[in-house]
Amino acid sequence: MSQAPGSTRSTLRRGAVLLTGLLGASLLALPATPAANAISEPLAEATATDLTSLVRVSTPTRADKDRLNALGLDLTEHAGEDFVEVVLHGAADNDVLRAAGFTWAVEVADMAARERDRAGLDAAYAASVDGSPLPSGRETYRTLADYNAELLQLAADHPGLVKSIELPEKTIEGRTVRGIEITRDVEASDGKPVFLLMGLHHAREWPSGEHAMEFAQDLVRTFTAGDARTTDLLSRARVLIVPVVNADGFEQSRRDGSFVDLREVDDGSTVAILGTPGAAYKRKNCRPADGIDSIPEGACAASISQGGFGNGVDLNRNYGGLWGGPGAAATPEDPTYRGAGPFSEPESRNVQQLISSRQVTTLITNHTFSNLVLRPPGVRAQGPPPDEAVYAALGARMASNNGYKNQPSYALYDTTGTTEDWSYYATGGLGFTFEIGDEFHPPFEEVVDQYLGLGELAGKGNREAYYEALTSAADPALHSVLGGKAPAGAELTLVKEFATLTSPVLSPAGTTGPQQVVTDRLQTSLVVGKSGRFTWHVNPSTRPAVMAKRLEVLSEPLRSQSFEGGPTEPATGSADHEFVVTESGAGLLRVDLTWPTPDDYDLEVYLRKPDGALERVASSGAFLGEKETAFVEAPVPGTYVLRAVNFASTSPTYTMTATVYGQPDYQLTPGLVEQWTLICSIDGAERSRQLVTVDRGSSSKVDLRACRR
Ligand code: 0X9
Ligand code: ZN
Repeated sequence: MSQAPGSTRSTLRRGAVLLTGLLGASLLALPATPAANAISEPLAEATATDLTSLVRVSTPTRADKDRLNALGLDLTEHAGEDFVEVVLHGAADNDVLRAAGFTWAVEVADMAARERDRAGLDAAYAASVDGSPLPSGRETYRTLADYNAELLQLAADHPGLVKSIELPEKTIEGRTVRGIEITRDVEASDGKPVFLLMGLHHAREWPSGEHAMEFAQDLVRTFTAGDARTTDLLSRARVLIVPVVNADGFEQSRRDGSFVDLREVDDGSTVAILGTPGAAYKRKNCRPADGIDSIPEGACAASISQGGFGNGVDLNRNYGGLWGGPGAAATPEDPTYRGAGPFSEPESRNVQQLISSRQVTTLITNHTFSNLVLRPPGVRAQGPPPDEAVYAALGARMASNNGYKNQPSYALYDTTGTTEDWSYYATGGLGFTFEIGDEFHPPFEEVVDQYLGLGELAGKGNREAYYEALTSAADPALHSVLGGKAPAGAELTLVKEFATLTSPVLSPAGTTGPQQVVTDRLQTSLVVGKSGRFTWHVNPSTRPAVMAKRLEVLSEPLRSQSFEGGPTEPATGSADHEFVVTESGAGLLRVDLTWPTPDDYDLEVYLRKPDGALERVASSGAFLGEKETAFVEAPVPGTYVLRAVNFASTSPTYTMTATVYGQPDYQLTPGLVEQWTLICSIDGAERSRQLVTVDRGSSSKVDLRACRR
């Protein structure tokens, strides 16, 4: 549906329609929305409610969060125990929120005005400094052209250290997505572990690209200056930087956000006034509709609706991992639209192919905002991953540098189809989301401070958090290593193919349909050097998704003890219960936590050390089902602390039960063990092929004597 200029639609939406007409492209019919209701409202009120605003919605329980999450509104990651901040794109969104019975407080009444203020502050900052303290010295946000030129320039200026890469697929508007690789002897085919840093999956989250690019500059500058730490790290690891994943969306957002003063654009006439903020707060990519795979460069602007957020696919809901489940929308006009299928978008396929063709042992995907370090899973019901302890510890080390809160993604609300829910469960490489700062794109000076650290964190910030991630990416204790001898010049290929099921796919009406199958093929290669020896840093051969063990009870346990507890405060509350294992040689300590309401508790088990310190020995998860169970195999005698952590439960009570099993009482069936297929070729001809098993933190010697000329 398209409308003539001068119709009675409310201001900003009319603006979008006008722009569509003016640009001569009407690729997308704007959805008929309740905004039309604004016609009958007095003009002043219609205008006021049609502003794009940021509001804090009250959500006292996890159930409220789930209900809010299902409304199709533009949720931010800024959420707490009893609130979620939401971007309201005009009257229609206000109505949806009100009709659902929510209450809210307005944080930023007019995001367009904030955008103009921000642009003004940025101009003032740039005028007041002679180069910022950032590695690049930049004083303003980069444009897409700036990013691309800088990536190419870095490669041109530093051969041997920096290599330019193009991701395999062009965007919907036909753009090339660029990145760089940085390591000592960058052209070599080595077996170094890879750290991947990405930005701008979401168009409006400008600092997410800035920090990725600044880290690239940092590494290049410090390496070139002979800095010992960078030299060491870049001798042991390869860094991959893709600052702008969503090139089309970012181009739109950055361009529209730069209308400093509306009158400068066309002397205050219609386009400028109605076009701003335009796409400054666009989130998604530029797909105008499912089935339309390419549009001319610049045509994205024509398909943007009010506030610039209406059309497109949310790239952080389009990955294969758990795709199609809760916390993602099934309808295209929603801000978290998951797309027509898993990996339906060129931008997410780009990242999939990038990761599938290297051994990315750690990645960070930058977003804004809310000062968070997030780790998988995105969905509460998935349960903690087998690497939860490793994840929590690395998250904490990064958080000690940037001052962020370190927690699993689902702690705020559920999401499915996100980057690291695919990358981690498919490859075993550790993946984190950083939610930077306090705004989608704050005044640039804040971006500088957040990178370098401020106050107590001066000299730390995200710069040091990224160094921490890179250090961990390089640490063989956190991934796996294959080593051995092979003829010099032999090409080794490591392959793994597997199928994963998506979530049961939710329909627009909320009913659950069948799961879909996502097939992945991971394939990396290495050329054996002159020495005839190789060391290959890889991800574990078994995927985390299939590692879980299962308990089969064969006979009565030795004993069991229950504790009643509650209530505890949602999100902040936890309660400890002590249980003493007296038996030496017990086979298993099993801890169960149950409660009457269908909401969320978590369970953690600690062993009290002689010095009083608590060592985490287990946490719940790995079993599908509502309530929590944790296992400690071969528990040493001692005092165990059983901790009930209330994430979002309103339950007045809970029951914690500890059970000790003797050796013959149970069977713990190991999860699946998977292998890499290692192919050795000489001059293009395959000479040997074998299966290789390697776990996290271990190394395997590979016998390649069969691979001969
Ligand atoms: O929703 C997202 O994609 C991320 N937040 S953002 O505001 N940058 O859009 C967070 C994804 C993971 N978070 C949760 N599962 N809550
Ligand atoms: Zn984001």
